[in-house]
Amino acid sequence: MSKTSVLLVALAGLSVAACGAASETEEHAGMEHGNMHHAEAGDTAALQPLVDDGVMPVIDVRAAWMRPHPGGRDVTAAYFTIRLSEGSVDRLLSARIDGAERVELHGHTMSADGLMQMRPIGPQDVNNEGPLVFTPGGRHLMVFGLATVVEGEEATGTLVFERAGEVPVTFAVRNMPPGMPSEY
Ligand SMILES: [Cu+2]
Repeated sequence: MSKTSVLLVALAGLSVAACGAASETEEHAGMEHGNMHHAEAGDTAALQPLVDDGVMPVIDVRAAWMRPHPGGRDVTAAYFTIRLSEGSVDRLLSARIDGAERVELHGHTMSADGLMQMRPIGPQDVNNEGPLVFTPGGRHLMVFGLATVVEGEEATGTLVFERAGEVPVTFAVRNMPPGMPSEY
């Protein structure tokens, strides 16, 4: 085997390993945009409206952060944790990031051949049973067409809920989640 082909094999192994964990930004490079929009529309159409129980939710968004753009790319991922006030229910419909062309809610699913794949997910219900967590390797915001952000900056945006409406969020741009002592 030549030196070049050994290197290519090593790189292929790396990118597969990255899919399940930290690299939504890397993984996205191989995705087909046309199919993504199809999946999103289908998910949204099937939803029933939330029952209005008279309790307006108070949304608590913590640990909002965004990865710096990988070199040469205009796509990155953002994360947060949402909790609701006692006794309330709501649904995260969509998100916006100021200055971005488009933001999608993404999740990971296991494909038939055992690879983790990202795909757009529909609105996400949230209640008091536990926080709604967007985290590397799980649900995340995919941010398209935002001017490059680097570690230490901030990005502002809006989470849109079915009942609580628009909730402003500030994302800290950093390489790892807030409160994590080391790279995971
Ligand atoms: Cu994604």
